[in-house]
This record gives sequence, structure tokens and C-alpha cells, in this order.
Amino acid sequence: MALLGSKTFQNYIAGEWTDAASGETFESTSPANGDAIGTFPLSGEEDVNRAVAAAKEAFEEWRLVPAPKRGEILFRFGELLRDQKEDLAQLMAREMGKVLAEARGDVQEAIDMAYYMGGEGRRLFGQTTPSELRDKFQMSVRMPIGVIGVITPWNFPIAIPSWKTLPALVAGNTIVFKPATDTPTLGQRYVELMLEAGLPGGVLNVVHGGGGTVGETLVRHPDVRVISLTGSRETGVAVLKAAADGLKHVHLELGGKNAIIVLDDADPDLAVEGIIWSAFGTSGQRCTAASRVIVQRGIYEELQGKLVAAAEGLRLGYGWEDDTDVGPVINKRSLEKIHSYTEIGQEEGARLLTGGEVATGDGLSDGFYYRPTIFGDVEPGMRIAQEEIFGPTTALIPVDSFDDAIRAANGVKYGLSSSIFTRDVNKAFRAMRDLDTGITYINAGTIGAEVHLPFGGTKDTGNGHREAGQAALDVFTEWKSIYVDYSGRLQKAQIDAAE
Ligand code: UN1
Repeated sequence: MALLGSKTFQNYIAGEWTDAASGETFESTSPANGDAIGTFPLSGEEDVNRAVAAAKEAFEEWRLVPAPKRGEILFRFGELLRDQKEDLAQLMAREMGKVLAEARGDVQEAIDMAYYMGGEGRRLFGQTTPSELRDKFQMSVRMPIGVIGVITPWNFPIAIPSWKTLPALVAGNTIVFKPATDTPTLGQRYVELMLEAGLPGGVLNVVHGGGGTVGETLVRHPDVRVISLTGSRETGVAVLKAAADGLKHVHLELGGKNAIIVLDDADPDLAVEGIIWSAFGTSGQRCTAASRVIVQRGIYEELQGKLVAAAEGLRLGYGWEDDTDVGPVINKRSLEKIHSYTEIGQEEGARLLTGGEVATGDGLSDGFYYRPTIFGDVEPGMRIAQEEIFGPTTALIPVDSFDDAIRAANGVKYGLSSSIFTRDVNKAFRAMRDLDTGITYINAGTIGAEVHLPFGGTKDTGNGHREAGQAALDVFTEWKSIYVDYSGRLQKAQIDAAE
């Protein structure tokens, strides 16, 4: 497989592969064992400006390509992703660290999105409505907006770029794409496959480099009309402010502090499986990860014992090895942040039940591994129960009642995903109504969103927009309402109609 051995890569601007104007580069290395993966251009303002100019020029032609044709390119992209699924998953296990089963799922999510948005090429539905006047026709249609800045994170290095780029492209926009600096090779493969699928030059430009330079220039560039970002709350706020002067549309997906509620009547083994999968899958580095488990007291002891045993049975290792359950975390900074929360939890008086340390030995010392960590007897207001840790750490919060559980679940600033395990249908429906999140699961964990429903959250998780589903199209299109009067007279709405 052409994965081993580090390679040098370039930006893709105006249909050509090119170095950063400065000639500077940065390295991508594996969080699993430190292996070099690739060398990439460390781009700056000049590179972004060229990419935006290319995207702006390409827009004039791309917006006129019939949407079904645009959709066909997306469909071909889905086919290519499907053919390359295993190679991409292997590369992802190396560059990002997640275990193969999840890496395959990440690619599958992009395949799903490619087929789904490919089909949008023949839909992109608007509305027709009757007019209040005679001999008058009216409809609303979706129009592309122009150049879109796409800034993606490293935790879903293939899936998240697909959530942003594919609806944007099928709607007729052009893109400047900045992949995460921790996973540039996957960003590069993504673009290569899009080109292979038949995307014309200039429609999708990739500029590698940091958020402070490439990201910031994109956000401030007057010709970029929409910014779509998945990242931290702090970055989201900074992007909103920077984009305000240009009145850009900003779409933000900023993380969560997701809770699983387990009521006394729940199936404990099912709940344990859901919690382990949601808390420690992708080493807890999902926006949707379950970093809180709110447990009714009648089932607390049993659940805690089973969870600790299950967490201790998880095997840490390289993501590409079949028997690995939990891979590394993304980098040293992240490892340190995760560990600092273990210290915070202990200082706050929560009980460390298992984990709480960096894992070393057995070939792990060259990577960034953290033991699956569970805190017990956590109070809802503690920092470990309030702040996003983005690692394999979860907090068990005992509560007396269903109402207390809902209150605790909603008592955080984020609102992405939530879940409840119960066999009481009335409580399940109340939870569906009362949990203040963009996504709610019944008798499943907090992860596992599918591409044809909206993805995103309430409160500080975002700014009211959604990815995926039909909702994604709202981010990347403007509605245009069109009125056609075929009466041959000047008819006045609201005035003639009132007669
Ligand atoms: C994310 O963590 O940013 O539902 C995305 C899920 C995945 C997507 C997560 N399908 O967990």
C-alpha cells in the first residue's frame, strides 16, 4: 500500500498543484507512533488570495453547470470513495489515529453524503405557491452564493469535509478548503478523489496551513461569502467577530458536553455498551462523545461497576491493529489537556474510578495514549461535568429522579447530542421534548448521526445552522422568490388583491 514513507504535497489552486508562495512547509506525523506521514505547504495570505480569486472566477462557470451534472460528479466521487475505502481507512488510522472500524465508518459517512447530495442535483426543491392576484405565477428557488471557505477539524477528516463541501458544490458554489493541520494527507486525498471524479479546476481549491494565517485570511477575505467551520467555541466566536464586518454567513459547529441519562428501569447491559461506545470511541474525540452519564440512584452502583470493568477491558494500541479498541489522541497538547482535567476532577472532589493516566509501554510511548477514564460521584456543576475535554474521560453523575436528570443534562452551555436509556415510553417522549439538544437518542448512545438528518446543536454548540440533511442546503444557498405576472397589466399586491 502506498502509505508508508513520507511524501511532499502541494496546495491545489486554480487547477494546479503549487507550493506555498513562501516556500515554507510543515510536517504531518502519526499520533500513534510518531511516524512521518507527509510534508505540506505552510501557506500564507498570498496563497489564500490566489485561491479565493480562482474560486471566484470558477464560480461564473460552475453555477451554470446544470445541477444534475454537478450531482453526477458527486456520485462518481462516492464511487471512488467506496473503491478507496480501505486505503483511506488505513491512512486515517495512521494520520489521525482512530481504529479501523471507525475509520471505515468515517469514510462511509462521506460515501453516504456523496450519494445523498449527488441526488440533490435532481431535487434542490423550491416551492411554488398560488398568487393572490390573477394571471400571476410565483416560486422560490435556491441560488448558489459564491465562494465558500471551508475549515475542517481533524477528528472526522473525511466525513466532515464531505458535510461541508458536497452540499456547497451541488448547489453551485465554489470552495477554498483548509484541512486541519493534524490531518492534511487525508484532506489531500479527499481533493485528489474529487478531481478524479471530474470536478473542474478552480471549483475546489485546497490551501494547507494554520488557522491563524490561512483560516483568518479566508474569514476576512471580502470575496468569501460563507464560512463553514467545525472547531472550538473560542474559534467560533473569533470567526463570527472577524466575519461580522463583511456580513458573511457563518456556519459554526462547536462541540458539546453530551449526556447519557440512565433511568432505573433501563437495560443495564445495553446502557453500558452504549456508554462505552459513546465515551471512548474515537478516544472520546467526537463532538458527540458522551462525557457525562447521568444515572438514577437505583441503578447507579450496578452501572458503575459494569462500566469500570468494561473500560478496564479496553485495549489501547495502534488503530490499524484489529484487536485495538482505543487508539491514541491527536497530539501532545491534547494529551496534556485531557490529563489536566483528571487533575481538575480530583481537586474538585470527584472520585477517579479508573484510568486517569497517560498510557506508556508496549510500543505506546512514542504516541499519545490516555487510559479510558471514569469519574464517579460527580456533581453537575463541577468543571469536568461542564467543560468539553475532547478525550476518553467521562463523568458519572448520580441523580434522584427523571426531572433531576433532565435538569442536569440541560445544565451546560452546549446542546449537541443527548440520550436516554429507559423502557418507559412516557419518559422517553418527555425526554425527546425536554432535552435541549439538536440530537436526541432513545436507547442508544450519543453518537451515530446519519447524513440525511440535520446535524448540529442548540445553545453554544453553534449559531442556529445545521449540517447534513436538507438543512445543509440552507447554509450554502440563498432563497430567491420570483414573481411572474402574465396579466399584461400592472397588478399591485396587497392593494388590488384587497378589493
Ligand atoms: C463530530 O464529532 O464532529 O454522530 C461528528 C457521530 C458521527 C459524527 C460526529 N456520525 O458521532
